[in-house]
Amino acid sequence: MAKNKKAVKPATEPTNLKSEQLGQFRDDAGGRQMTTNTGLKINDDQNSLKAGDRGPSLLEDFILREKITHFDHERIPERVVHARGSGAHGVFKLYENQAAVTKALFLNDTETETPVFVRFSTVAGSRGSTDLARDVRGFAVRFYTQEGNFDLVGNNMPVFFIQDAIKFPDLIHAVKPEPDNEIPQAASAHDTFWDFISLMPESAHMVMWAMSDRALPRSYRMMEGFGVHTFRFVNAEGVASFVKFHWKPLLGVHAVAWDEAQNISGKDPDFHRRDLWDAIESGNFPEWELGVQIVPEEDEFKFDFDLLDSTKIIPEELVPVQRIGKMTLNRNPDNFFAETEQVAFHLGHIVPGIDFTNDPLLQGRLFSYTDTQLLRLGGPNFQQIPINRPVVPVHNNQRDGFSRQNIDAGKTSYSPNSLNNNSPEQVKAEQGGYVTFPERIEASKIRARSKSFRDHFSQARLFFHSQSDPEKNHIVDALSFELGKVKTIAIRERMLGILSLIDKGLAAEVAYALGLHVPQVLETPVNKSIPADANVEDYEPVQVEGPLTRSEALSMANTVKDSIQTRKVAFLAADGVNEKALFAVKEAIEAEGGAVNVIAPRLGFITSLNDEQIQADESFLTAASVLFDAVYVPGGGNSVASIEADPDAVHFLNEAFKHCKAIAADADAMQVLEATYFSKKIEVDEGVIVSDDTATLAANFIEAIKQHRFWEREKPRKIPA
Ligand code: HDE
Repeated sequence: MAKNKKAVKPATEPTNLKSEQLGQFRDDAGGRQMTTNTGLKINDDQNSLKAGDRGPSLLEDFILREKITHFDHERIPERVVHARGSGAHGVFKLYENQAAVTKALFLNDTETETPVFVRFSTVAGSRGSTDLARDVRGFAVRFYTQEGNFDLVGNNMPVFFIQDAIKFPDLIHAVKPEPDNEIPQAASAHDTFWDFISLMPESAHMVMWAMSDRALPRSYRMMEGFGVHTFRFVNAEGVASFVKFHWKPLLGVHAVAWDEAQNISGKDPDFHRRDLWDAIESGNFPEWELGVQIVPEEDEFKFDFDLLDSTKIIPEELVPVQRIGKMTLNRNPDNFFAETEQVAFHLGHIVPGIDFTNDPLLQGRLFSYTDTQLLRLGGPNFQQIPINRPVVPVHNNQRDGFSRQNIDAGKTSYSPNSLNNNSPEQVKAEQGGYVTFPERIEASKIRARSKSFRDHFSQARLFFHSQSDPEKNHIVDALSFELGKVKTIAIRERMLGILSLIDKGLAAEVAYALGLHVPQVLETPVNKSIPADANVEDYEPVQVEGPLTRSEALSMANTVKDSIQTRKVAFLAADGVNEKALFAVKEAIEAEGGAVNVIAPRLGFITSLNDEQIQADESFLTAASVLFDAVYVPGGGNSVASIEADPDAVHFLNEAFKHCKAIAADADAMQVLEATYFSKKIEVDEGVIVSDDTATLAANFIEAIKQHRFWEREKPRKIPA
């Protein structure tokens, strides 16, 4: 190992097999001498070699050439989808042995912690786009197991827009910026997306999710994850069952408001990235439980939907989610490019005990992920990049290619061979050799879609009907916004037709916002998406009445609301603030795991009522209410007067109210609230707490922050701010 490399991270950081392995590649230049890439010590890195101090630069300058050449080649292609993302390291620990359903070792062993690397992402935007786009979020988890890497490459929504991978390039071309002018960035609110969607009724269910608040997570730490497809578990006896994977965040599932999301995109486009980074840096390690829904192989046809259809969930009421282990993210990457950018996920990275199904979306993905890495990471050796290396030995007869890292010793790189004792050897199943589940297939080769994939609306309806009233309103608003940005009236009308097949009331509300009527005679959208020789009737969607009218798990209103861990609370204060109240409420919030920022008219220190110096963390210029979960105005005559007179402070409160956040004020700070537009609504709003008793105020405020948002406040639905 080179001398200037640290073997492992400092002792305070969590270590495991993966972090130790990565440690061998970590380079830290602190206190080191500067060299060229060949190790030559550099004397002058600031002046190029010239013919005289005012003369031209010389081609001979190998130091200049090396530095500039490397710089010129720094960029690699961004991911064609999920380009914008953030990663973190962590561990997975199993609660109970799952040997009854899978022989995967990491799901059989409750003692070992399996290292993981996770990458969260948006889908449509470029690498530098905002975190707060209305979009699906990628939720890709790599387990570095003792049997090789297992990648669970999922999303924060459990279904997908299309049923067959062959449509993926069309879907992505439609959602990406339009090709003539490359507008809009990281947004689905434009003609080509809705043109495609309105011709693709199978997307109805996913559209409901994408137009819901799930598309606007408060934090990566507060969203669910889903494997989407049905996978297979196989146990040691060779018995298979179907499995759906879930990630359940311990902090609950929470969203921001759309108006807020748009503001955050301007104030802090790195909002989710920063939140994840800061949480881990401050020791507030994000946690999710891994859940599985297991369906025995013989129950494959028990449902009124097809398990192979990725536009369907298995409602939790039909098959409960068993929580089998916990993932904790506990270490930020050292280097974004080396780790987060170069990590190459692939749902084909599996281990014995886990297998695929014939879901046509899954099958196509099996091809795409390796293919895309070949381009993105420049050749077939991307598995040797440190973040991609498994923690177990790798031996085969693959050789050479761009940037090969291994030095493969010996004469043989073929099999069978006699010169190297026929090694590397194949491995028997009982010793861990991977054997594909021998699913029986008897079929004709055809391009077709199964008739069991024709119900597009029943689960879209189930999702919509399972939402709380505010959530339903948000879906109506999102569709009205998105279709409002669509310029072609025929596309809007076609979408209204699709919506009316989900729910007539929903279609009518969106139609009202668009100033249109729901079309009475529906154009048959499938016309354009069926094989040239097919009968339209064979592809017409069928209407199915599922066994459920509601599913509690689908509404974020039913999520856990029992903690204020890591919630950010803004305290608005100025000279003369009552420091007793300020410190008492701060202490109470911090004791429950919340974080407090003092925001003042300017940076530096404010002088309190009793002459204490309190540091301002932010000023009204640098902070904004959209970056916080709740706001508190402590009392103190002069402070209250300054805040009341400061339009930025009043705007801060107005906006916090508009976004349905908890607000608290000492009774003697009431005049600040009176300067807001919502002063008349305070008495009826449980989320606004005013008290002259600091302990009561703190306790009620904390309870209010736990609720996340008071969405009911949006009635009537227009609030100025
Ligand atoms: Fe992906 N997807 N995808 N996808 N996907 C990629 O692979 C693809 C789909 C998902 O953080 C690409 O490495 C096809 C569903 C995530 O690095 C690419 C189809 C789900 C990530 C690709 C799908 C996903 C990707 C681009 C239709 C949820 C980011 C860069 C069959 C279950 C991984 C890359 C990361 C990335 C192809 C549909 C999740 C092009 C063909 C469904 C989380 O290979």
